[in-house]
Amino acid sequence: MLNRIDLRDAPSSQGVIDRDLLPRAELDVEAALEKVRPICEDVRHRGTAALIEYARRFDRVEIERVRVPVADIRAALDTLDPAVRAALQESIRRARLVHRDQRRTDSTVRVVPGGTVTERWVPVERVGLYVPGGQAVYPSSVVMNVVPAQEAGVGSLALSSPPQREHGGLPHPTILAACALLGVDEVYAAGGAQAIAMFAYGTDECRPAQLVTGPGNVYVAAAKRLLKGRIGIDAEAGPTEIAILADDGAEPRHVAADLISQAEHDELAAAVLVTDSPRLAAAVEAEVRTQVAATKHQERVTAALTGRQSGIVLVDDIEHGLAVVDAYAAEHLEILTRDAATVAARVRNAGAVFVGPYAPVSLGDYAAGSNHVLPTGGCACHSSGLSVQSFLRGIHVVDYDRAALAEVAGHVVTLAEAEDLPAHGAAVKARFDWKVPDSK
Ligand code: HSO
Ligand code: ZN
Repeated sequence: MLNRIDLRDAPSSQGVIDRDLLPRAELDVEAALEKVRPICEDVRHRGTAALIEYARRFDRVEIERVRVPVADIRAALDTLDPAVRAALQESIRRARLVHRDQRRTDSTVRVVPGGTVTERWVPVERVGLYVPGGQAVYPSSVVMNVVPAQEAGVGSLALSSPPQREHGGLPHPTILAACALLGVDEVYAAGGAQAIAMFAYGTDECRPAQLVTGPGNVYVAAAKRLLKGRIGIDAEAGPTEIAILADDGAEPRHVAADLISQAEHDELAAAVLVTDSPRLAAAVEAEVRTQVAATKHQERVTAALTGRQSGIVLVDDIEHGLAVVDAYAAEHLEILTRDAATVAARVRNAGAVFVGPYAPVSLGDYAAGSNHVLPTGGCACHSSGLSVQSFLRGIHVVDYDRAALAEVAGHVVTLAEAEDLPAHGAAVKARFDWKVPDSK
């Protein structure tokens, strides 16, 4: 059922793999831009009234206000299944352990006596977190967005998730319960592009934010692209991807289960096996068939696995496989080879790497401590997943005294003149009676 792509003996120019040969979904964000533009403009001008109208039109539910009363957030925790509560708490605990350690400390470099540059890390003042609520409801994504923001020291944190018809126009109760567990009490019932516009422009109920993070569908991605600049964004998250690099020692049952696990998200999800073993490829094929027959979301999984974005890629050896997975730059990459840790250490492009048979992607999705908001669509070759760093800005603080400025003044004036910007040089000369001090 999986596509086969045979790259064995394929000509490669000096080990560079042609990315176009690899399976990948195409998400047409450009086409969605025209649809979301009027929605964002409407939210900008009419605020809450527009959000209420879109709840009616897109979520098919009547709501009176968008801000969720704090009592409703607390009430959701009271009705949360105790096992889910315990699991979320453990997920939060582990994520905090990992993310707390990511916080960078300020550093000062003494460039010359009397001249220092400090890099100060300052959290964004206010952040909007978006949590989807369409096909699936992910309280785990609440954890993955909120924990790094909190650990970064973001002062004001608001969260938005679509209003649910079955829940009286509130976001899904497990989303609300996760907010309660994390101490988030500013929650809005708004979904899609309109939620992103709410954070960007603000409304009478919601103060504008400086940054919006979180996954979403193509309309959310389009709204982020459109409003980027007015508001900072994390990434335009696309459908989930799993790539597995495996040799003939891998267990086909594990490989099949892991491919299916991410295919379960979306018809456009990508599941790619890269292997040098035709025997493993055949065994995985058979296993996938057996396991898909028994899986709950069979239609979605089948669509994802048979789509052009998924498949089995045959390579000459693991060396070749490493070049292929680097070219693919998967959101999630599992290494199921001999000496998995050594192979994993050589990977350059991946959102997150999962090493060996006991680190399936689902562990990372929920409770490894790592973050599950990761770059998709090949963006892992230039971007990182969500972390404490995503919520901080580094500010250079320049502190020079008279002697330190005097020492370099000549060079500044020279460079200013070379760029034909003499007023730049003059600003330095003004400190020294309009004369350039001798450079040492
Ligand atoms: N695999 C998804 C995250 C997720 N999985 C949430 C289950 N729930 C993208 O990394
Ligand atoms: Zn997942």
